[in-house]
Amino acid sequence: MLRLVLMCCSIGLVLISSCSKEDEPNVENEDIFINEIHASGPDWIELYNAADETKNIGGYFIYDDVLKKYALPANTSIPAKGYLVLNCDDSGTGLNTNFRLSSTGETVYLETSSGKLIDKVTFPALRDGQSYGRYPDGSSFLSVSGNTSQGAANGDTQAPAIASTTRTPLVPGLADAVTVQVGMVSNAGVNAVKLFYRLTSGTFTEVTMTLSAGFYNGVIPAQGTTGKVDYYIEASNTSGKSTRAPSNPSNTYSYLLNTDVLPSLFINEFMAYNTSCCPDTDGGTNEYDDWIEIYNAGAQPVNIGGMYLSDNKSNPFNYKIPTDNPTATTIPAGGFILLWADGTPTQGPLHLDFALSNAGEDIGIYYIDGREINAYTFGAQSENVSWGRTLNGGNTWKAFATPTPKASNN
Ligand SMILES: [Ca+2]
Ligand SMILES: [Ca+2]
Ligand SMILES: [Ca+2]
Ligand SMILES: [Ca+2]
Repeated sequence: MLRLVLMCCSIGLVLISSCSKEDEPNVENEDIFINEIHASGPDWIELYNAADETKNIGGYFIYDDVLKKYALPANTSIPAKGYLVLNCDDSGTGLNTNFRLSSTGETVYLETSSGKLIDKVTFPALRDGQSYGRYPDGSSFLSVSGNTSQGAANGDTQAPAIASTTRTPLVPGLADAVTVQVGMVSNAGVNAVKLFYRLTSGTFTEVTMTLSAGFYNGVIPAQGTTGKVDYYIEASNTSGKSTRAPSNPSNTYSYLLNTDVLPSLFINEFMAYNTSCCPDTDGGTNEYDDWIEIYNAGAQPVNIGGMYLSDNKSNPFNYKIPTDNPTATTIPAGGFILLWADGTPTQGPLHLDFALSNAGEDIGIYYIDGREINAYTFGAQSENVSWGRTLNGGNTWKAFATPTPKASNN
């Protein structure tokens, strides 16, 4: 939309005419509709042919950016009252479009081969397993559904859609009851929201969640023992349709109840503003990335595979260290490990999916169950100067003009 307006404004300057949103062409619906959209996970768009005969839509344009219209292959056909699914994977070949869809929402357009705009759908933020579509097919009634019907009828009614799930506390202990709270996209027509939980591969117990202040709440009682608690949510509406979170029926949410003594690890030194110190060479060239040094003050080696690093104290589960390379992820007793905070986990098991702000933020390492091992909040940082404990594992922090990544702090 922004580009459309900018374009029309630049044309407008030449024509000395006014420019407004109304300069965007009107949609003149014909028989082909953008019928259903999935934008989180594999992105796709389902088209629907409302006509009583097969339509040739070869050369039709689908796009989310007016400067990058994607033309459907010649002689692409869509049967009477039938569907055609376009995979939006950025590959730009055949029925695979040259763009992806934003899970936070955007607008997609459909034009005939002669450039006539015949449909336009602005969809909202969508979670995995949710779609935005027309109920019934080809109608003007669009809504978020908690399930999808790729290449098949949307039906007359959408499934209820779950907007959010939270648990409190986020990192429960053995003696903690856990409150699970569910927000629905809309509470209208919701029949029941249920919580199912189990301890360590046992059978699931069902809890009917109660509506309070707009949210559905259910409680998983304190388990009093170690293990792994799995849980999922099921919501149904008065039309008998239901949805699940997580959307994939083989997945659950889970938390670990664990009594291991936490290892003696410290965030020992870090650099949040690296422009010429200590290059990361794992990508094949010198990259001056942020880094974090961790010190193992214990008498035993510690494998941090399966533990978490985070730059946000309220989200201990931010990034899980891979478990498949224990040689790389084990810190010797009294030794150090260096993690690159470069937002590029593909460069190896010691690369995190976040960087550090040189204006200051949190750094923490958390155990496999989310318990805090060590966390630190820092302020504004200077270029190529590290900030670390003196001595290793000590309580006093200072700036190091000569950083010592993966070596003792002097
Ligand atoms: Ca469908
Ligand atoms: Ca940085
Ligand atoms: Ca890097
Ligand atoms: Ca050091």
